[in-house]
Amino acid sequence: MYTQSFNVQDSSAGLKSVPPPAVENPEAQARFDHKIDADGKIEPQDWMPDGYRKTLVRQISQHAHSEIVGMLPEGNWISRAPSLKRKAILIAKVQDEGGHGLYLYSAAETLGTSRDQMLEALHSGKAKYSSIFNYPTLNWADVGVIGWLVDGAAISNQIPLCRCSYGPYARAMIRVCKEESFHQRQGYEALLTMMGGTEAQKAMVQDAVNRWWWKCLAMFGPPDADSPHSAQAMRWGIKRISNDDLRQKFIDATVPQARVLGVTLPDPDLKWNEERQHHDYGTIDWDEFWSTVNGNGPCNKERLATRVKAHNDGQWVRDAALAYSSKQHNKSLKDAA
Ligand code: FAQ
Repeated sequence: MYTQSFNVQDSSAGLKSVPPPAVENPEAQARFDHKIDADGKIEPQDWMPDGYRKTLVRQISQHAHSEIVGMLPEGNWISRAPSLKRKAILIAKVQDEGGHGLYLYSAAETLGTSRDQMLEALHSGKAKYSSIFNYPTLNWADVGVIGWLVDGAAISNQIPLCRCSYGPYARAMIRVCKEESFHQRQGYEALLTMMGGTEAQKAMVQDAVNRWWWKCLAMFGPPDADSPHSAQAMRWGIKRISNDDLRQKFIDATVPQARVLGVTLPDPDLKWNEERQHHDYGTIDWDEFWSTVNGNGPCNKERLATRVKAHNDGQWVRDAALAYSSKQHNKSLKDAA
């Protein structure tokens, strides 16, 4: 449903203007600018402006945190999946999200920030992760809707990141998008099955769609005019498509999928605009979004507490891995002597 060719015309209309960056090293800066203008890749050993490095660490670490916190809402349903088949699929999906977090932490580490520093920022509540994971999964239809809409929104946002100017992030995204595509399809297929079931099952799907739709639209971030990072990130080739353009693409792709599924998207203003060749849609509740991003969503405290507990409970695994690696190291020194 979503492919690597998911590109739209790069558009920066409506974005905040970018002040010229302070030049720290004119020659290296010129080489960097030339590479960016030529659509080349910046690699870890290359010189890069401090702001570029900081923007990448911020975005990639937030993305990594989103993947591992994103394991929690669906993880709750592994023990309650309705069949062995659904359970096996869900275990694989949740495990994939953990793997995405690992690729992303590794990509961020190439910029000189350690995984311990990033995790400390997450666990102390300083770092952000996607707003979407602060809402509860109330029933099995929520698991299907997360696959269909949350993974669908995530793919829409991540496909352009496969062309990000920072090599390690772009390469991680190619693998992640392939797996997210499976995640999206399994969710949609689970919902199709429920929509072929009883009236109660159909009502569960519609209820889940009603609760998740607007939250998924907010996942793309604030409107372009209120997005402080977009203009510079687009000039650097980190983001390729603006928040609003991606949101629009996602809506246009999802409306026909909702029709096939037989559900109504909960927006009375959602309609095709012949002139724009896009769907018009209603107003997103940005106050609710910011309240959630700032820690006051329905599950923020629970998610963070569960994540910190999982990290602490896993200390023995990290200790054992370190002890094993130091034993191997000592053995190789002894063998070499
Ligand atoms: N939630 O100026 P912008 C997934 C913050 S992965 C929380 O527009 P930017 C897989 C933003 O950080 C989902 N905060 O910022 C999965 C910034 O705050 P800061 C995650 C948000 O970076 C599926 C401030 O607002 N995907 O779902 C959100 O240029 C199922 C101003 O915003 C990624 O991270 C939000 N929704 O654009 C896993 C993709 N939106 O740092 C499990 C990579 C904005 O100044 C189950 N990231 N903020 O304190 C991106 O593409 C970008 O970072 C955006 C935000 C588009 C998210």
